[in-house]
Amino acid sequence: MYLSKFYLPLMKETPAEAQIASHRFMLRAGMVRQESAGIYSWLPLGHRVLKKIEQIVREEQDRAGAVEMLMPTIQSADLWKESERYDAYGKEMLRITDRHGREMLYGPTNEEMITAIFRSGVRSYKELPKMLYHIQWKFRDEVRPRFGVMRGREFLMKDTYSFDLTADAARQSYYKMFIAYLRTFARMGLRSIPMKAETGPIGGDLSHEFIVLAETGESEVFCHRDLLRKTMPPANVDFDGNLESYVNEHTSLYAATEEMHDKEAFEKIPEEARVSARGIEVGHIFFFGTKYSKAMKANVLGAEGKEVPVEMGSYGIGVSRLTGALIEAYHDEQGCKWPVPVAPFHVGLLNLKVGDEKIDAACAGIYRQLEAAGVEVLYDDTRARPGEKFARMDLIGLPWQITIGPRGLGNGLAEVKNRHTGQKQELPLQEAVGFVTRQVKDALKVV
Ligand code: P5A
Repeated sequence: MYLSKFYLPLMKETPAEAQIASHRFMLRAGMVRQESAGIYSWLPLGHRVLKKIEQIVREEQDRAGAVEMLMPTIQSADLWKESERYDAYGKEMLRITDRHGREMLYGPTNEEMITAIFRSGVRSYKELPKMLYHIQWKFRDEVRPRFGVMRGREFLMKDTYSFDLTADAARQSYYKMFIAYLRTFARMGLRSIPMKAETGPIGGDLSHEFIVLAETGESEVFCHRDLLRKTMPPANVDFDGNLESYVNEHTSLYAATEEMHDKEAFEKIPEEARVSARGIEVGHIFFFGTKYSKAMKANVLGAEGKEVPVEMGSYGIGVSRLTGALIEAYHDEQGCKWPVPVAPFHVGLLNLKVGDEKIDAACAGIYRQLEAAGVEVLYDDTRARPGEKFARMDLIGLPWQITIGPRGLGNGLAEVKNRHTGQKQELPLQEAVGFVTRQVKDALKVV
């Protein structure tokens, strides 16, 4: 992408309302624009990150055996009356009346709708288990939308729903998602810690929040230090095999959010291994058994020919919130530092003297070669001053920068900068292309 053709409305001043780094940088780097409180437009740069996150989420859902679909944002109130959540959900639900006076709502979640879909399509236990998911906008009329996309009113969620014949089988579905979540966040460069959590308006009694530690996080959390060193399960996990050992590895040590915190248990951990910190909830999984299937009569015929309510769970990931969480985890004073798998582009190419035939030709050549190798490049072909170009690239935080200027090119050299480490090196043009391509490809490998 040539920057001259892109749309990148940067802000010079730090917006007064932005209290945390991610909110500040998302506005300053032209990733989002606030349209109303907690409601954002995703501008091209932010949209590219959102799509990258979405794709990683999708790949790991598919790997775990979940099947993608798409439900609407607007729902009928009737379903919510069946489950008896219509009144219980309260003011967080945005209620709408259509021209015929019918009660509608902008979906805050989809347990009711998916249960209705399931009951109209599945009759027998022989069709189980089933896991369905979609990635769709939700609306929750939060009292205090804040921190930009972290607590929005309109936000993008991935939500999966599992259907099983027995509670034991449902536990296996829960484990599948547990592992998929560890992999999903790790692939983005985030260390997530599953913590015992409350179930709130979704219901049930088994639940984990996936927390990324960050000083600016909204949740207060407590855990054992060794949980910060765990690695993600490998890509070749057999999702139909025994998953307990993977799950146990991440749940046998103490970890809980504030609401579930057990002071006594926590204080049994040796003092130096106790972590009490703040965190961002990037995912939340629930097993709630027959709460919705009973209320909405979603039954299947069991092996003995008797109808039984199906056992269900639901599993959410805050896709738009992750954009903010990633910046909280990866930034410095100058701006964002995107991990390669979620970066809006992999490489920023800086032409320090636009209009100079040799430099223009060198840049165009590098651009073509990188793009042909599958590396995504944002080429700064504008006539801005070098200082402005450097600051802009640091702000938007692409993981690699390649700079071509008169001084280096005189000796056939390009400058390659690693945005994460700040390390710079001069390399002959071809070597620079090869080096950066290898680095990007390595970082994109899925293990
Ligand atoms: C699970 C999937 C649910 O809604 N129903 C379907 C269950 N869970 S949840 O915890 O309430 O939300 C899932 C994830 O969505 C993100 N999230 C938000 N992101 C931005 N702004 C918000 N206001 C917001 N509310 C929830 C969180 O990442 C949460 O874990």
